[in-house]
Amino acid sequence: MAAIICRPSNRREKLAKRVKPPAVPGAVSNQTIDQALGAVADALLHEKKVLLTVHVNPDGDAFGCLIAMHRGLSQLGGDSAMYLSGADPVPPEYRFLKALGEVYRGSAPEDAADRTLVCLDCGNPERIGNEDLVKGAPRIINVDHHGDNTRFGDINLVVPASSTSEIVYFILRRMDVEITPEIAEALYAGILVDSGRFQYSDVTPTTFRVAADLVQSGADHTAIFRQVYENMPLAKARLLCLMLSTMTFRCDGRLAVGILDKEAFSQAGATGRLTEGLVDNLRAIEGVQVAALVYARPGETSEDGKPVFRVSLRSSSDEINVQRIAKRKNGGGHRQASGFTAEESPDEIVAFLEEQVCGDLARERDRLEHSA
Ligand SMILES: [Mn+2]
Repeated sequence: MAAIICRPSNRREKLAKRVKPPAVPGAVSNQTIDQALGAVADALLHEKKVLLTVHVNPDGDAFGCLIAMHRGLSQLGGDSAMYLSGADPVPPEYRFLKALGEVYRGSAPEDAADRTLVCLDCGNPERIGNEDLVKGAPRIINVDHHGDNTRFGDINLVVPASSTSEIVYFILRRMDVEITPEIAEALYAGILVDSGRFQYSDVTPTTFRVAADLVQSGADHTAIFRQVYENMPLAKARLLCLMLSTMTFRCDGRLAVGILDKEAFSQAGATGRLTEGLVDNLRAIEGVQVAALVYARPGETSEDGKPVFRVSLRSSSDEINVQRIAKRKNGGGHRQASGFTAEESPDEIVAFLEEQVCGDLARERDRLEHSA
């Protein structure tokens, strides 16, 4: 891990006076996006104190952009702190991101009310998981790539991109931050995970250019891949096995569903958060267009003690927008990857999914027949 280079703080003021075009060829060219990017970079250069946060149950993108933004602002002499509302341990696949040890967890720093809140990768303020923090924030900067973002910030940079890490890369470049190996590693991990290893349709040539620059700047793509995807705890391998053994197919084999109930977690010896990515194994099966994993988090129950199920949805087809399905249950996400939480039984949840997916597929067939 490379040492962090700290620059004298007057560098921020000098930089704030300058407006720089994006430094990567083929980068954000749309004028509106460019202005919003400039506004965020400019605001961050002028902020004295910031608190960076991401959504609850953070994933690789959330961790990656959090660290990169923190290191970037600190490099310019800013007073930045990282905060997560949840106190869960870091999932094993992200423990190589050493800077996560510096994150405030559970309770925010005492001077939080003096800090501009920078929300990264959060579609709405509820996703931060700390209502008081949002209410008390003197100013909110909202940087995100979720299509359903409610633009809750005083300044919003919400643009389609593979990941928030990809957007943060452009903010850092605009602020003239040096992309150190540590920043490159964090951003590369974020892009890798949120793009489904560069497979989703929101991956663009720009995503690859950014990834190339990150590798050039010292991100070890082989090591990061191994840390994230080839470091599976045995308990997670057991969960995978149990998920595959419960797998069922609906809608003529185009919907695959796996279920992991509380018993499955205790059988696997899985206590923590080990489900990330499991659902992708269902989507990989021939003919499957939508994959769903219905799972109970150990220890998670509703107010009246009923088990709570989480549902991860993945789509490999343009015909099915799983964000729309998740939204009907007050969830959210992206067209190809989204999720929701439900207090119904797994059978009821599966019936709902079947109705939604079969319905969408039938409508799409009708549309194609009529347009033929
Ligand atoms: Mn994301």
